[in-house]
Amino acid sequence: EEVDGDKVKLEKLWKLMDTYEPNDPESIQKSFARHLEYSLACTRFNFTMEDAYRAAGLVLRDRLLESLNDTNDYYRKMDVKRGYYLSAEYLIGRHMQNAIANLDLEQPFKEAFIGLGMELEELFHEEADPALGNGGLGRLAACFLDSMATLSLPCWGYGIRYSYGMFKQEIQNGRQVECPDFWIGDGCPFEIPRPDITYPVRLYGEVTHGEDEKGNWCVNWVGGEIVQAMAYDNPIPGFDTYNTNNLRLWRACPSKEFDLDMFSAAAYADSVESRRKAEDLSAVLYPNDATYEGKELRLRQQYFFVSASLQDLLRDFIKRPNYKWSELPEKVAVQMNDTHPTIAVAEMMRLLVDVMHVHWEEAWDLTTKCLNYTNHTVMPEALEKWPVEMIERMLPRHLQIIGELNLRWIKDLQKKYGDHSPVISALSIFEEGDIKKIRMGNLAIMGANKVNGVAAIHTEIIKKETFPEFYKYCCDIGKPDKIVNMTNGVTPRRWVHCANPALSAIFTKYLGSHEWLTDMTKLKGMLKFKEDSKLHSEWMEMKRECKAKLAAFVKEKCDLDIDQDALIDIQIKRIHEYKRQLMNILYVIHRYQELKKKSPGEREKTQKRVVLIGGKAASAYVNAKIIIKLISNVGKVINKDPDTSKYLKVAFVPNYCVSAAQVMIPASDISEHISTAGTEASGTSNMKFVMNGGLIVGTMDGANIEIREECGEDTMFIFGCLEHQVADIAAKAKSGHYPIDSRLQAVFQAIRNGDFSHGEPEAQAEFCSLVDRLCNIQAAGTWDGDKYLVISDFPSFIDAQARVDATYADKAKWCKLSIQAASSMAKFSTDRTIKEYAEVIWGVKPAVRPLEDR
Ligand code: F58
Repeated sequence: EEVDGDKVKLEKLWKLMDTYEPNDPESIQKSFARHLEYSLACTRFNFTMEDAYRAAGLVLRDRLLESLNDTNDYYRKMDVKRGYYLSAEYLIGRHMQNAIANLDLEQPFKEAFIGLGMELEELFHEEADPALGNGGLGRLAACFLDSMATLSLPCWGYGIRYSYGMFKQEIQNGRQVECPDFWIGDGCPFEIPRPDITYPVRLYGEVTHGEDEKGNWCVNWVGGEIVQAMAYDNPIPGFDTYNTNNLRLWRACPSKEFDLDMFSAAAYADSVESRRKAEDLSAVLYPNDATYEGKELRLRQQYFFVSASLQDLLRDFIKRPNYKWSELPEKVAVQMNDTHPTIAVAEMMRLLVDVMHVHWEEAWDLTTKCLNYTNHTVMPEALEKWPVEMIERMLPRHLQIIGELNLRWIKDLQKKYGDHSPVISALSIFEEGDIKKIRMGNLAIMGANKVNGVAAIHTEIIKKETFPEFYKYCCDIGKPDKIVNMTNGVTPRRWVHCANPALSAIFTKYLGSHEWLTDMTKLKGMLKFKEDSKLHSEWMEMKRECKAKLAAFVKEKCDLDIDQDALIDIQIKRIHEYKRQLMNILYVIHRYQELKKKSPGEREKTQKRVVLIGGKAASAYVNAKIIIKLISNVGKVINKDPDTSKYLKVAFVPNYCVSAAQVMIPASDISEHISTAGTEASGTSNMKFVMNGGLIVGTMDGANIEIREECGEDTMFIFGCLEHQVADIAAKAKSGHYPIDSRLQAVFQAIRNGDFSHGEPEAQAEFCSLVDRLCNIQAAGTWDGDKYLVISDFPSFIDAQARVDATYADKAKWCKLSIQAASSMAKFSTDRTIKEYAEVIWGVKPAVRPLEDR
């Protein structure tokens, strides 16, 4: 019962809490000084730029929190359907610049800091780059969060707060060395620890049967270990909206109860040790790309974050007054980002059946209506399969659930296709063999309402090659649209506005408003200026500005001077054989050989080029690491050759990451997206480059195909075989009837001669092994030669590069194509992608927090 006096006091407190931090420059300065002095305990004599960054971060955090809390209240009040994005990775990149832009605080912040004698840009550089992801998949998740907030969709991200993100890559003597990335350092000012939001997550133990309090038969999962998942919230502000969403990351902590039995048994140290071990769970991101490794810790990480997230979202659901389980699919949609969170299918069943006492059939109906699955790869080696034995030990109850689901599933299939149809073994969740395994891809498809690929060609490959039996089954039951396409995108806020302020200013000036930042179709309005000479000179000035920044960056990272008038040619992505960085460097060698043959006068007529290649290799990926070494060594030879260095330079740029991308992408003239047709699911950096006015050298693969459709054939330098030709060519390569172009033979010869080995016998042997492998000369064992058709595509790659040079020579033409391409990229904004997910898959609608709520 409330005493009147107390109520008055409470109301006073509420009123105080209801006021908002003012956003004029002077208030920002005051807020900054307060945080510097009181939150960080700095004095006027001892604060560093890092302290200044941190204090500015706290100024922003205050404002983010106001918006986050109000947005949550609003969603609750409106009782909206919510979307939850489950992803083991978020490659978010730096927060500060993006948060300032999205909160619409660019002007007052700039003024505030100029007034204090500081450059905002300098503060941005103090921020660690949170790299809680490997590559495209993690970065896509981060772009999605930005668009979900900007579209005012009530959607949250869930993931893992790794203490160590993606390793930092150092290059020592041309080789990759992995260094730990303790990004948290002294704490991230943008995150909000929530010690009040924790969930227990059990691992190992056993399943027993018993009776519940009402005397009903029930299943108990007991014993084992319990780890606590503690929430860390990361506010995600939308652009041009008052909504701020949340990325909730889980950190593993020891369970709260101290094991008293252990204590009394004098096993105190053991008890402390086991508590410490719990923290290992969220310690480190697995730096694997494209291939899957069946590491037990990884499965533990996956289950840990999935269980905490599902407990959290179900708790939110049952907080609604008079909730009914049957309404769950009207209120909750879950997206599983690749197979990594697919243990969610079994965990959702366990929570509903064992904990919430929903009947099995209803629980299955709810699960399959709420969950959805995105596939990001057609590489069979990347589809996760966990040994049954491992799941049985770690998640005994889940194995029972999966077993029961599979039993019912197989019965259904037998009814349809007969007892011994080969379809049944293909569709079973269990894979037989020496080591019996659970196929997470199959579990995901079975448990999902919708399954999607990430580009048109990729979705077709999923239907025809990756999961053909599933697709047939969907067609047979009259649901061919269970598998849908959701072409990827990128956010124009980070990838144009923040990364390339000069270009953003051009768009806003010519279009008369910044509306294009939330509606990229507006950019079409630029097309009428594509031959305008005034725009051409501003456009070229913009590129020059970006190139100047790039030159400073390359000088710092590679100690290399680059000519800012040269054509800048960039390939940045994870190093993988299918992405064919090898073909790129082989071409650079060819170009070098051609230059060497020329007289000085002829050289003067050739197009100057700077080729930059960057990306991380998985630490156990031997060939990828040799490719890095080859690129570095080729650079050492070419850059120092006085005959050619004026016309051709090449460098391996170390530690490619989101913040490096923000400098490199805007400066490119050409970028390389040259995967073998049918291997790259989509690619997303291709989109970022074109949005920044770069043109693409590319294969008919992934999203390249759709970018070409949107921007026009003349804006892209396409080469290489088509997806439907790959099988035949690979068969020829295997059988040895595989001609090698004489120009490529000359390149191989130079490598074999040791021209790029610097007298290092180890490097020489490694480089020869790469070449031998392509040429199908093998020591022993199965054929693994030119799997990715470098030899077959090489001549047309040379042609494409020649077309690039010829086109670049005509500056006005190039500029026109650059404007045309950048202005035609509306389809590749994640705003479009997320709208499609929200409409077609989730059924989630925007809930725009109104101004009067402030
Ligand atoms: C990438 N996958 C695709 N996987 O390769 C790329 O084509 C696509 O554009 C992108 O997803 C977004 O859809 C990818 O990045 C990973 O990084 C996995 C991390 C965990 C281990 C397996 C690879």
